[in-house]
Amino acid sequence: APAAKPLPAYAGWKTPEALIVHSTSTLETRRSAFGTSVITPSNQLYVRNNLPAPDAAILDNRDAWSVSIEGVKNPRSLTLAELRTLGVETVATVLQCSGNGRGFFPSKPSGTPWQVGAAGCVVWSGVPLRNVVAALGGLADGAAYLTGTGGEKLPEGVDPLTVLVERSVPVKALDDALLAWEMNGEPLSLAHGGPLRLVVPGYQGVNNIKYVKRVAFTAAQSQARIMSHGYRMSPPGSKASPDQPSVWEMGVKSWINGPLADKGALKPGQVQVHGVAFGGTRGIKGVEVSVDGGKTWQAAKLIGPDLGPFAWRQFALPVRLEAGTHVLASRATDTAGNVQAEQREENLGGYNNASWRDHAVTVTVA
Ligand code: MSS
Repeated sequence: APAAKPLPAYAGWKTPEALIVHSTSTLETRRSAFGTSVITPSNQLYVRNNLPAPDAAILDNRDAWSVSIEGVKNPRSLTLAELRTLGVETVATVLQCSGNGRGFFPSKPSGTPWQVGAAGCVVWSGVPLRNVVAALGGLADGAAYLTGTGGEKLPEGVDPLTVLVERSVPVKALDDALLAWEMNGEPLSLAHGGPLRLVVPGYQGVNNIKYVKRVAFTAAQSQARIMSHGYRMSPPGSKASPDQPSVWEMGVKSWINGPLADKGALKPGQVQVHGVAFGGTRGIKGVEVSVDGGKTWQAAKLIGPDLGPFAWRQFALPVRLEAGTHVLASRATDTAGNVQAEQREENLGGYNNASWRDHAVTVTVA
């Protein structure tokens, strides 16, 4: 086997055995590393950077980091020190790249061929963005979008709009959004957006802006390429365009994390089929498991703590597996009754893959 690529310096503190290094800006959690606990440890969490990570010096004085708040009655910049005085809340969310599951598209869209590991469930702590808006007099008139801008230094000699990481989400996301400075009980790392990150619970990863330096309530969506043409659900054969749906709220999805085939054949007998399920902005009502490739289904048990609608739930089902080949699948239902789809929605970028069939695992018992 070719030697595994080393971890990039900004993520050098992570656990190499738990990660697949696709490139210096794309690290994926191994399916076998998810284990059976609800929270994804920071040192096993995936990373996706669209631009090189900023210099670690931006963490030297966290409290001095400032974010400009625009599109409110009294716009101004606030330091992280000031933000800490405006309130604090903790929320568990699934952080998932919109391209998670791209590796299962037979069309091989360009971009990282993530399987299941461009996702994790983490706990954020920070100030509710609505508190900040209230402190600045409320929203200005005409605010339709919540737009966040990343604090990377932009490469020179190119149109900034082609590289700037700036995303807009519908302003209703303000109800749950957070400006977070801690993740999993520690000051936010550079790899995950420290010193300050815009967290939009229930929305695809790309909308969760790292090293956030500007939050604007705007009438129109950002003109940055990553918003206007990137991360759109462009039908096959089309060209990306701003009138196609953007990757915003996550849909209902689940997958199995064990047993897996990577250690060879299993012994006949009882196994615990286990995995994770989440519903974007909605909680999970239930998960069914199939051991015959989706012909028949049994209700799995939701286990572990319920950390709220934005977190994932663990599920488990004990089953007996006899000698042979078995296709194990899971299918989640959210609290609104939406059932995880069998098929992916084909699109150019390979986004939003929630197909239960694509996420099934084949195991051999001998
Ligand atoms: N932010 C910024 N500032 N930059 C970049 O690059 N990316 C995105 C988000 N945010 C970015 C940002 C993406 S794209 C994602 S996924 C996320 O982030 C990730 O995260 P982590 O922490 O894991 O790395 Mo896809 O949809």
